[in-house]
Amino acid sequence: MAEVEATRDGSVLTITLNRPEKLNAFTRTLHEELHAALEAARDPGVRAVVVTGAGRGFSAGQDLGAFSEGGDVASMLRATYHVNVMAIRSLEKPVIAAVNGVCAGAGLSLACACDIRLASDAAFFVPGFVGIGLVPDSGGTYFLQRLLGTPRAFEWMTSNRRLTAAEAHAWGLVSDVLEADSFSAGVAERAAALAAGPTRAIALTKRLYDEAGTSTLEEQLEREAEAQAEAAQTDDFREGVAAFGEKREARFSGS
Ligand code: LHQ
Repeated sequence: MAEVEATRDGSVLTITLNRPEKLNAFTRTLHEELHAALEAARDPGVRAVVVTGAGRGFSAGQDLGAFSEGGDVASMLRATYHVNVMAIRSLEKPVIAAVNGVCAGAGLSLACACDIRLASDAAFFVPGFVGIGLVPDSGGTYFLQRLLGTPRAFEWMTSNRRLTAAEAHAWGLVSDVLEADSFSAGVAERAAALAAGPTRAIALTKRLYDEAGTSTLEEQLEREAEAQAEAAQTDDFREGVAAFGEKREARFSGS
């Protein structure tokens, strides 16, 4: 059985981490299959991506059985987690982490690397790393500092406290909490809405927010001007303005 499954529904690609018996903990095979799925997501016909987990977990992070085999940890991180985190950030379309259940360690980092996090009310969040004497990796310091601010991120990541979905929402870690019973349907609805959006403008917005973290105001104003010039050349801009004038819903093509 594949450790990652990718299914297409119209222009939405859903990538499911699929080791439910181990709460979708990462193995090298899972990393490789996740990478292949993220490559497939580059197909221009895909306009939104969902990453989720099979069973009661999103991901419990590194498979600790595989890790105990030892080896060069830094090289392993570079060859596996880093590649997939960068693949998500460089994907020119929105990526939703649909956090269906427990989310820990590098699974938490992966969720934070996505553009949007939706949580099931059955989900909970555990730092994990400090529990086994490690530091947050796979973007766990980078993204959590931006999402939560340094004081809260540091306190949480060093406490190893289990956070409920409601607490994660109150902290701004997740955008929304949906009922477990209708989670898949709720996520599919959000993903379809994003996939029906002006995909080029959404991709440019993603890039601008990534750049904003390290830009001066002057640099960022210039980047926005350049991105806007690009967005203004798209069919979707023309369609958006036409739809506004005709008082109808825009039908964006993603081009
Ligand atoms: C697992 C795992 C798991 C294997 C549950 N591995 N089997 C680190 C090292 C080096 C380089 C790369 O980067 C990293 C990054 C990291 O991600 S470090 C952090 C690794 N993750 C953790 O430390 C979390 C470990 N897991 C837990 O603390 C708990 O399982 C959580 C809080 C996630 C869930 O607790 P429960 O809901 O009570 O579930 P459970 O503990 O009963 O787990 C269910 C099964 O999944 C169980 O297997 P079993 O055969 O006994 O039913 C666990 O052994 C297995 N599992 N996490 N990371």
